[in-house]
Amino acid sequence: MKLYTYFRSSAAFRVRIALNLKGLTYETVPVHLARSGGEQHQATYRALNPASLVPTLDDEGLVLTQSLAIIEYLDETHPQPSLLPGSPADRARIRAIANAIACDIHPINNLRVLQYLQRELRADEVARNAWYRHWIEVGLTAVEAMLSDDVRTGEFCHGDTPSLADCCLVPQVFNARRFNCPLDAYPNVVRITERCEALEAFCLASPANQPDAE
Ligand SMILES: N[C@@H](CCC(=O)N[C@@H](CS)C(=O)NCC(=O)O)C(=O)O
Repeated sequence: MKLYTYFRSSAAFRVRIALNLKGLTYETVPVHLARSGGEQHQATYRALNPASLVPTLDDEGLVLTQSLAIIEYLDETHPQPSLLPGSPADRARIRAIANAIACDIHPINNLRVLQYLQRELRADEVARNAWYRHWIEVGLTAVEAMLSDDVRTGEFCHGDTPSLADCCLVPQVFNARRFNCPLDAYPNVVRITERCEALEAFCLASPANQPDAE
C-alpha cells in the first residue's frame, strides 16, 4: 500500500494510526501542502484525489480517498483489531464521535479555509487564530460532553480498546495544542489522548515521526 500523506495533516494522521493499529506496512508518499503552491493542487495528484486533499491510499492500484472511508475500508479488509467493534448502537456512537471531529471541527479549520480567510477576506493572524480556537472550543466542548455523559467511555473513547473515534481524536488534539488552544475544560479528551499516545501505533503515526517531518 502507498499512503499519500503530509506529516502535519491530521486527516492523514488518522489513517496512519489505523494502519499501525492493524499492523499494516505501507510506503509513504509525501505531498507537501505548502511547497510549490501546494503539491496537492498539481495535476498528477488531483488525478488521484479530485478534492486536492490528503490522504489518498493506493492499495495495489485501488485508489481510495477520504480518511474515514479509508479507515472503514481497512477495517473491513483487515478486521482485527476492530476499529468499529460492538453492536450497531456501539458503532453509531463511535462514528458520531469521529464525525463530531472529522465533519464538525476539522473542515472549518483546514489549510484552504485559513488561506481563504487570509487571502480573500484579509483576516490577519490574530483574527485567523481566533477563528481557529473558537471552532476548536465549540467542537471539543461537544466531544467532551459525548465522552463524559456516557458509561460506554472507557480507557478510550468507546470502551477499553482504540477505535475509529480515537483515530480522529488524537490528531485533532495535536492541532489544538499546535495552536495553543486551552484544553483544561476537556478532561476526558486529554486523558484519552494521553492514553492513546502511550501506544506505539499512535506514537509512530505522529507528525514528528514521519519521514517528511520538518
Ligand atoms: N475529509 C477529508 C479531509 C482531508 C483534508 O482536509 N486534508 C487536509 C490536510 S489535514 C488537506 O489536504 N489540506 C490541503 C488544503 O487545504 O489545501 C478527509 O478526511 O480525508
